[in-house]
Amino acid sequence: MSDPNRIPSSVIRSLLEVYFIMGSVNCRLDPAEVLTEALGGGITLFQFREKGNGALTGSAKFELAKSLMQLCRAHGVPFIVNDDLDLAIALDADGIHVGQDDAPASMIRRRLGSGKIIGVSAHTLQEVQQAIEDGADYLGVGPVYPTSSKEDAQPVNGTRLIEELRLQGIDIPLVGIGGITLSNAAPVIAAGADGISLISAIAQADQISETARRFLKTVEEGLRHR
Ligand code: TZP
Ligand code: MG
Repeated sequence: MSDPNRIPSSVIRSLLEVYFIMGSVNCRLDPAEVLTEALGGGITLFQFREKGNGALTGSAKFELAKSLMQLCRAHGVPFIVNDDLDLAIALDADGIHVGQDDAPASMIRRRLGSGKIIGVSAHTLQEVQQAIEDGADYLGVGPVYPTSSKEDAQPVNGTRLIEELRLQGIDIPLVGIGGITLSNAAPVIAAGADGISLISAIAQADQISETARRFLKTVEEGLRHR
């Protein structure tokens, strides 16, 4: 029987439209300022991903996460934690995103409960099928384009895997990720993604709020014309 606490796919899909991911390492400005601008521009979901050279740890990581979550809450935008299940639980975050090297979604679901959002990164049809079986709410599929925001990124796939998944009738909510900019976002939606996930195109933008607004417009137009 379906679980009444599970967040419906239709809700997840709309949250994925402009999914901003960021940690302190990705920001030129103060992270709270970057996130405030991005929220003002209309991002629909946020993931706290504190990773890479110079990333905060321990209580500094916790305090930053907490302050960013408060900003998200003030805008009604769910706050997702990358990888760190203990942090997600300690903050009572809205969900978690995990990669292939992390705990499976099934194990995370048992610890987090059914009302939280669980996302999984997938790079092959087999990984996609496993994540669905494990109870993921959504998938991050990529890298669609070359990225410099992730050192251990998998080979670039273009929009091919997204198209293939949809052609096979796999309709789980998903976002494309990796190297997405305002000029290459439309084909990701046309391929069948529900949204796009971005780090640098928003975090490093000169006009963060305006850039987020344009991404939202691009995605909404793409969805309308599909
Ligand atoms: N996973 C696959 S590509 C990527 C992650 C976290 C980085 C995306 O960052 P950008 O700057 O939007 O290319
Ligand atoms: Mg990971």
